[in-house]
Amino acid sequence: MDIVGVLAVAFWAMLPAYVPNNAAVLVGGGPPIDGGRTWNGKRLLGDGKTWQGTAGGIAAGAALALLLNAIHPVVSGTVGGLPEFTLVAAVTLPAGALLGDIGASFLKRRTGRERGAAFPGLDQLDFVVGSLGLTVVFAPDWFFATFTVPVLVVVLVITPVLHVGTNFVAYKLSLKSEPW
Ligand code: CTP
Ligand code: K
Ligand code: MG
Repeated sequence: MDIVGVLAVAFWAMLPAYVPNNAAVLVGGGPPIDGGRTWNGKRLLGDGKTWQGTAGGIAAGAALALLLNAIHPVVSGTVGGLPEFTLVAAVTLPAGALLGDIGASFLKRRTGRERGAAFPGLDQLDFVVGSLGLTVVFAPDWFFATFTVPVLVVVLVITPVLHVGTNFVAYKLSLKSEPW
């Protein structure tokens, strides 16, 4: 597969993992997941991780995966080799992305960072590690058929770039209070 094909597969396969964090920003609110609990004087996760944002983010990512499956027959006439999402992958990609983000908030609070503080590196890759990790565990066959080594390399390179870009746009549109 040429580089354009690899880029297309990487982007297509990761779309359901890219959307949840942005959807959570839009629909987040209400009770925090940690219920306000603290550990060593710091919040367990903080007010930035809510049930509503998490549920909405997973729903948005899974819905997008099903939408991509629906348009797959049309698109695959132009770009071959694009994966179809299994039902399990349609859930683990967005759920893993938010799990990674939640894990990152846990680490941020343990290292004394307040809600919204940047943690360079972790901020850009937490959700990739989470979504790929949860998917390889629950949908290994789909994972290895889709994420060949070149596709994985491209995912690890383009994801931080896309993440920085979309968050900057969301910040400029006043949807997000920090540009990361
Ligand atoms: N959000 C949510 N639930 C999630 C993830 C995000 O409700 N599981 C919403 C919150 O309103 C959050 C916003 O999306 O404030 C931005 O997400 P993020 O940048 O991940 O959270 P922060 O507020 O920056 O908090 P943290 O420092 O813990 O990352
Ligand atoms: K985050
Ligand atoms: Mg933030």
